[in-house]
Amino acid sequence: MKKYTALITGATSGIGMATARLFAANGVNLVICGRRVDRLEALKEELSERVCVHSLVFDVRNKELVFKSIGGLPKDFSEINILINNAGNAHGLDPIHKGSTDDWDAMLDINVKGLLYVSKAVLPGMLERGSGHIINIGSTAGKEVYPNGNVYCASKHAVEAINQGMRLDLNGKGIKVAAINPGMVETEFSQVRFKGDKDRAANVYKGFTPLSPEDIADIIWFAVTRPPHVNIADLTVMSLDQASSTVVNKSK
Ligand code: NDP
Ligand code: 8X3
Repeated sequence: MKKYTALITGATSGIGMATARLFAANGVNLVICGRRVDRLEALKEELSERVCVHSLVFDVRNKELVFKSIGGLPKDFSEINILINNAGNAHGLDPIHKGSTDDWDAMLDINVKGLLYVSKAVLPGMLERGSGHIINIGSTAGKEVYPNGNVYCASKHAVEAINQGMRLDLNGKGIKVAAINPGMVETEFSQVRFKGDKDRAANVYKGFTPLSPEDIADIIWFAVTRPPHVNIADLTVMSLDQASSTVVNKSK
């Protein structure tokens, strides 16, 4: 593979971190992003043994900081060939009449608007070069709605629509657009959803074998290493034990 640079949002944990590690193992230079500086710096130190790594600390909700950070990348990192729009989380799991408006704001602002801001900051360079690859991390929650998942599912349905919209609008401009839609992956996702309740979070993955963040990183790597004329438009992946958001074989 030619020396590429990938910008990964949400690289401090889970799917983003596993993807950063796999990309580094394959010689891809990295711009790793997140809010937790200590984790970003530790990852940068770990991966710098193999590739060039730059870290950007920003909350994807902070529009000004997103544009300033990405627009101000040093020359060696400013040509982003691959964008992994991964930052995001669920906040809460409540019926619609009991949901917290702060949780709704967080999910829509991070999962939807944050993804848009980062994409808008990265796209001009890709358009100028007539090449690039955007991977949007959607979810099975963007394909179906499950009880109490209301606003998280809405945010991931929005990612599904944005993914389609990007592919339509960027057609003919040399930029690949892909959605990777995982089912249940054991990361810090449920700890965030349940506001640090580790027991409740661990319970989500009990009794079956969930996907691992490394499983998703593998699939992202597969998508970005297809021949130039091949674009994985939309890929949904679930654990063998999961058939839908609500049907999971928990007999183990
Ligand atoms: P984790 O909680 O392990 O990781 C989430 C990442 O997103 C962290 O690196 C976090 O970094 C970053 N992030 C969250 N909020 C913000 C913010 N406001 N600004 C910047 N970065 C932010 O979860 P996952 O790895 O599981 O989630 C990654 C993506 O995968 C999300 O989009 C999620 O919706 C999606 N997904 C997850 C599934 C699962 O079952 N785990 C299934 C399907 C999709 P920091 O806190 O340092 O900012
Ligand atoms: C995360 C998977 O099933 O918790 O997108 O919505 S799920």
